[in-house]
Amino acid sequence: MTDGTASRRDHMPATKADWDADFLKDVLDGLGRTVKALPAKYFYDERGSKLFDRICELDEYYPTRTETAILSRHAGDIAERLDRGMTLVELGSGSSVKVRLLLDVLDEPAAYVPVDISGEHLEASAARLAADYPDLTVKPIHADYNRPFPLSVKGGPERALAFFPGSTIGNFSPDEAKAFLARLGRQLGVGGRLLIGVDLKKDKARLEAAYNDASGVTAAFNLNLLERINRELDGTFDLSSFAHRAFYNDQLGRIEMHLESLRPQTITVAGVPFRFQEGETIHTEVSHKYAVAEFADLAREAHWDLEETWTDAEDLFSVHLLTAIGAPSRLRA
Ligand code: AVI
Repeated sequence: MTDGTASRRDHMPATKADWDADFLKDVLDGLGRTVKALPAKYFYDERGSKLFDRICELDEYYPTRTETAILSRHAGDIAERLDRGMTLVELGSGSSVKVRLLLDVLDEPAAYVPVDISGEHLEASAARLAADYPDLTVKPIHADYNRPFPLSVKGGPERALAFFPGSTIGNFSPDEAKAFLARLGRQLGVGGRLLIGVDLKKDKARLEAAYNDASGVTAAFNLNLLERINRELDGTFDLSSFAHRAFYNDQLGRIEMHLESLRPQTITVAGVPFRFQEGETIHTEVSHKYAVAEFADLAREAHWDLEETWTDAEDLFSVHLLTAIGAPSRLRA
């Protein structure tokens, strides 16, 4: 359980000042653009993470419970396709809930490696998991999984299984998703496996309801970004003059979340002024939806072979098992 502790800090910014500097730079850069935008990764401060946990329990937000149902139903089938002694690497492990469905059925897993950017969350859930699975080696890695982190897998690439649930891949643009998958394939090596959850294209009304819940939790999650900027970067956003907007963009196959200015106004962040017209928005998130064939094509372009796909009866969500095949030049080498 303590493995990884020594190397953790090497992969994180050294001090809180560095974090703030990154956040400040990204916010000034994003608000300074002609089409204002902020990176979605900044949603997840302490309050944002709690709000996201509440989103996952909403009636309208089908992805979490649908993915969990697919995993519970097909866990045995998934395990049958994997060797004994797999190292299970979970990217963005959060509270490590879904992974238990796999740990319950895998044949003597060699280790569970949760990777998460939130150190406290990571340590607490790794400790809970280690207590519940006393025979399992748990090696948490405190890192941003979007950047390279050290990973050693006993038995080589064929014993590595990355787990990336929740359709977080949808929060990347298709090009970013491809780059991310290609990098992960290189990191695991040829023969490495990936079990990934991907939200599917579906009826627009159903999609839009999932991001516009009646109780306003998603709106609070979106607006919390402005609250965070006010608190951490000396921002002057008046939250009552911005409104949550979420809609499905048919052409780009994605939900877009925005914060719309309800009046002409000027706000400042760290003393820097930004002018808003009435109706102007800050683009805060994309959540791409894929048909199964579209995702298989994207994965193939990133040098992954689709081995199997599981969906639910309504075809709301998909879980895919993939194998890293390596870039053609590497295969020739
Ligand atoms: C984390 N991610 C997969 C969520 C999604 O559905 O794109 C984030 C989210 N944003 C609003 N609701 C949920």
